Amino acid sequence: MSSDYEKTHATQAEVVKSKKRGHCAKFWWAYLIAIIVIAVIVVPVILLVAVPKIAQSKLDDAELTLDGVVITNSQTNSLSMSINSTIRSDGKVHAKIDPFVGEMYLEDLLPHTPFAALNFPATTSDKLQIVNVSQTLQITDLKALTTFNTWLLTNETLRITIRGETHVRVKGISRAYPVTFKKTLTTNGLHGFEGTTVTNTNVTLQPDAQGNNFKGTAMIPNKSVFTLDIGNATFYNYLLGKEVGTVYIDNILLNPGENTFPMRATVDNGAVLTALGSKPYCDEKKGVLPLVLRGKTVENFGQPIPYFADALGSHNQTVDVDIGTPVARLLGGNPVPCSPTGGGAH
Ligand SMILES: *[C@@H]1O[C@H](CO)[C@@H](O)[C@H](O)[C@H]1NC(C)=O
Ligand SMILES: *[C@@H]1O[C@H](CO)[C@@H](O)[C@H](O)[C@H]1NC(C)=O
Ligand SMILES: *[C@@H]1O[C@H](CO)[C@@H](O)[C@H](O)[C@H]1NC(C)=O
Ligand SMILES: *[C@@H]1O[C@H](CO)[C@@H](O)[C@H](O)[C@H]1NC(C)=O
Ligand SMILES: *[C@@H]1O[C@H](CO)[C@@H](O)[C@H](O)[C@H]1NC(C)=O
Ligand SMILES: *[C@@H]1O[C@H](CO)[C@@H](O)[C@H](O)[C@H]1NC(C)=O
Ligand SMILES: CC(=O)N[C@H]1CO[C@H](CO)[C@@H](O)[C@@H]1O
Repeated sequence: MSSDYEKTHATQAEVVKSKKRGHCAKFWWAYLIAIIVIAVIVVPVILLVAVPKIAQSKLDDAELTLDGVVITNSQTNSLSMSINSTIRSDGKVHAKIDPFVGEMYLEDLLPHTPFAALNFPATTSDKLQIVNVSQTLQITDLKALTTFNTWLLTNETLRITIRGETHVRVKGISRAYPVTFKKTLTTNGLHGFEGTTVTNTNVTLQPDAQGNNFKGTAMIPNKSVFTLDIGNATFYNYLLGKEVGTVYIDNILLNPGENTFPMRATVDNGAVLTALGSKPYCDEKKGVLPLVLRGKTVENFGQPIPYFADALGSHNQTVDVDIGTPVARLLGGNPVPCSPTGGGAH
């Protein structure tokens, strides 16, 4: 009885054991497939699809800001461009981004046409990355650069995109994954030099040795983070819809903030006197005339700079200038009276 019992038990145990062995033996291929699936499909999917996707999306989430851009050494066919920028990310993925060529274009102008290509250095995915780039750019697309400068000088804000193909290297994985670095940022433009003032005005009856009969101090505000080495600029000068002369400002280097330059001009004294004697300038406006300036030429150490000249030439900027006071000084302290026929000078 007892032996029967043991036998039965032994048999049961053996059955269980052999069942287990049978399961392993029968389904070994299933384990193999599982291992193969993990090795052949899951790992590569993670490595080839998931990691690059995460890397790309982390890169897309990172934010780029321009802290400063300096354009110097402006020449007809080249210029120097330096950029101080910051990339901010959540810093959760440890990765290195290879150096790349970043093409810059205006986001809101189609077709997207690069005006510059900058060599960006290798960066990491740290929370805060300071990226400074400095290089000489050969001007390959004058039209695109001129358009960019036009927008920079005239618009209140503009959107710039920096785009480049690069690779990301994730810590612990030897592969480098191709990713696209593409950042669009909004930056302040110079808004047509709005807020420019001309003070310390002086007028002479006879032109000086340079042919100028008007002098003043121009204050040009720069609301952008761009520093622009423009050079010697001349401007068309319009008064009440008519061209009345040329304005000269030398060595224009526009820093962010307020910039002050001496200015001189050759103006048609007759047209100025007529305007001063007309309403509302002879009474209400007290001799303050709306001078309109538009870029004419730009030269930097003898080289014409079309990408600034044409940008400055695209826009009329009105500046209210007190010409009544210096003219009154010439007239023994008496302001120009309203002429009997005055008032129709608009
Ligand atoms: C970048 O920062 C350095 C140090 O503050 C400064 O000297 C340089 O002019 C800056 N360059 C630009 C392009 O803003
Ligand atoms: C990079 O620019 C930042 C300002 O944005 C400045 O503090 C830093 O000194 C600059 N570094 C170099 C190497 O120019
Ligand atoms: C910027 O200014 C240009 C003309 O100077 C204009 O055509 C363009 O629409 C402006 N863009 C934006 C985004 O304001
Ligand atoms: C205006 O210019 C004349 C001639 O150059 C000069 O004599 C005079 O002092 C100037 N006046 C002022 C207020 O600058
Ligand atoms: C600037 O103003 C002048 C005079 O009123 C006008 O002839 C010219 O067409 C204007 N130019 C632009 C670009 O607005
Ligand atoms: C501007 O013109 C003056 C006088 O002709 C010259 O001495 C100076 O070098 C010029 N400046 C530039 C930046 O070209
Ligand atoms: C007068 C003026 O426009 N000032 C601005 C110049 O630009 C800086 C930044 O670059 C602004 O902070 C100023 O308000």
